[in-house]
Amino acid sequence: MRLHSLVAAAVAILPSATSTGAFSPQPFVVRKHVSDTCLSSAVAEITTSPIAGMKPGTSGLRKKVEVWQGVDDANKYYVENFIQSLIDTAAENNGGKMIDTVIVAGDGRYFNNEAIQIICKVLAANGVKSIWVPQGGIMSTPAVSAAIRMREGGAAQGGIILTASHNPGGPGEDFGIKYNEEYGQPAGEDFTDALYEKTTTISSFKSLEGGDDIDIGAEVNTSFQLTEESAVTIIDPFAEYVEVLKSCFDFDAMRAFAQRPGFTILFDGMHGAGGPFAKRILVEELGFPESSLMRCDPKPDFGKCHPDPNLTYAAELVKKMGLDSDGSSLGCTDATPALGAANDGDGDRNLIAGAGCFVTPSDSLAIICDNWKAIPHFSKAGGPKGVARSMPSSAALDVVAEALDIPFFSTPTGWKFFGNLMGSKEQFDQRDYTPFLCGEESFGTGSDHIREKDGLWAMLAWVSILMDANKDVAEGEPLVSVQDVVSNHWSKYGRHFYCRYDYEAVDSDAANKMMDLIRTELVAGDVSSIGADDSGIKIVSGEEFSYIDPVDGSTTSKQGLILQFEFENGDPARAVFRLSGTGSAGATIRMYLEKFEKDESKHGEAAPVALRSLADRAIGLVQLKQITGRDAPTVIT
Ligand code: VG1
Ligand code: CO
Repeated sequence: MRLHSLVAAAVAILPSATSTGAFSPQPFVVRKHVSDTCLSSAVAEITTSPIAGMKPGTSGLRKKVEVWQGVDDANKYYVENFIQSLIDTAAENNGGKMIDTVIVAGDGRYFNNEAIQIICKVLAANGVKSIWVPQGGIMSTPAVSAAIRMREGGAAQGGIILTASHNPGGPGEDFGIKYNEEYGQPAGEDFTDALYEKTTTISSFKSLEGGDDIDIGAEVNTSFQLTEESAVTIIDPFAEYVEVLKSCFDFDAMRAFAQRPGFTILFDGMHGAGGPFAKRILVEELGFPESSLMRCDPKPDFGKCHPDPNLTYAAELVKKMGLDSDGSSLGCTDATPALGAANDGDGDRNLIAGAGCFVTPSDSLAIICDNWKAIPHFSKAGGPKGVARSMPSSAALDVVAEALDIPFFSTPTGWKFFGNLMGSKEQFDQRDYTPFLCGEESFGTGSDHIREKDGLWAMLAWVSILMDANKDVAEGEPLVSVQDVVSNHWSKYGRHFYCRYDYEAVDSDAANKMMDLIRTELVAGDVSSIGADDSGIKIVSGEEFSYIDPVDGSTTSKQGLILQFEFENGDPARAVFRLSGTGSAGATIRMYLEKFEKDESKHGEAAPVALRSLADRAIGLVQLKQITGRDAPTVIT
């Protein structure tokens, strides 16, 4: 028999409605009526077979949306296979007991709501008791992390986030699923490895047959009883996230500063999940005008934009900030906003710019660290107790950490590695590194207020820095600008010129061949015999990055190939090569370039210009053009 209908009309406080009378209705909860059919029969065990290629990458599993939709028969149960494997893994980690409470939310991309319906059925059929779905189905990744940690005292044991993050959405584009564990952190490698193993042997999954869809737009606190023991509850997407940001920053002071003449901001939501959160916080809580927001309405195809907040894809914001696509200034007017920011599809990344001034993510992180006194989350505790960056990010943070004598870590790419450091006390009862500050060159910045990078947090950190920098500036006087803050930082610490070349959709064999060549010739081989070229740049050494987690002792290898160089005048520089773990087709080669410059008179140059000769030297040495056939990168950030 089937659960044939979750009958349409919502009824207030449903009396015990089953033949067993097993429900105990809660007051003030609106429930959809569940038919009198014997509920256990609604759960069906459906035969399936493994589908190849379900290995989660740097953050979740990303595939073309048609794959998830099961357009081809072979992928018919793509979502179901993945979710069944996921919750089986979660149950295994929970001492063999099915987890009780899970959040299911997405960034609003094409297939978001259909996937929520499928997932809720699989979860309910497996006995997950409380399934929390945000009203409207949309929540940013940082908001999910906050809700896992804080809602009902941290009752959720996980969060399933439907997003391919900064990858485009819509038909023919990407969809993805990330999983975050009970402290709100992205699932670690042990988890994703075990999940993947299960996808290779799966033979059946559980789901509910028939039944109406859940009304995702229903009022907050509406509950839908899917089986005798499992219910979906519609939750407020904003509550915990707003609360946690209030604990990090001084909202009253920011509200006053928002009124300051000359202090205008512009936030670009790129039609992703961050938009509604920006509206709620920047406009409703802090009082910035609506005109401070652009593209803050989520769209299934992100308005056909590529929701990756960098100089290329956030072109409209970049132009409004008086910037060229290489980050150099095109000149500003009085109308140029003092502070601009953009988020990616799931609201965890940030681009920061001032009027005519692009701040690289690595610089932004270092500047936030140096200005910790301006941010209550850090100042309340006398400063950060630990800081970290991903290995390919620039060393701008390192020099600040050294000057301030803060424990510093360099981790592999991906937020999951920061999670252990932030949780060293909370989860592992070891030395406490919180408050913790961390970030990646790929426009990710955050702290231990949650266990994810957080786009809006980064923007509020910059509002706080500017507020502090202007505390002694009288009204009517020109404000200390983002450019002033950045220039002062460089004169204090020197500038780490930095940029990244991405070669997207490269043939995978060619990409692997190039990485192997670097490994054998420049890492394992003897580079001392390789002389400088015409530019005078000489390779000094090569190394493959691996990481021993200082908290749980696990080792992660093959995390990037690092080539160290020396310019003719002795200045050190480096190039790092990595293959992306977030693409959905072919391979993406990332080349990260960095050069330190102490001389203030040279700080004004645009980064891609300052790094061109290094780029040419590195590309030549690794035979990138010959092996991949690519003359130019897809994008430089
Ligand atoms: C990229 C970034 C990495 C980031 C990851 C997830 O990974 O380089 O720094 O953590 O995306 O971000 P990769 O493997 O493609 O280099 V998100 O906002 O896409 O979840
Ligand atoms: Co993202």
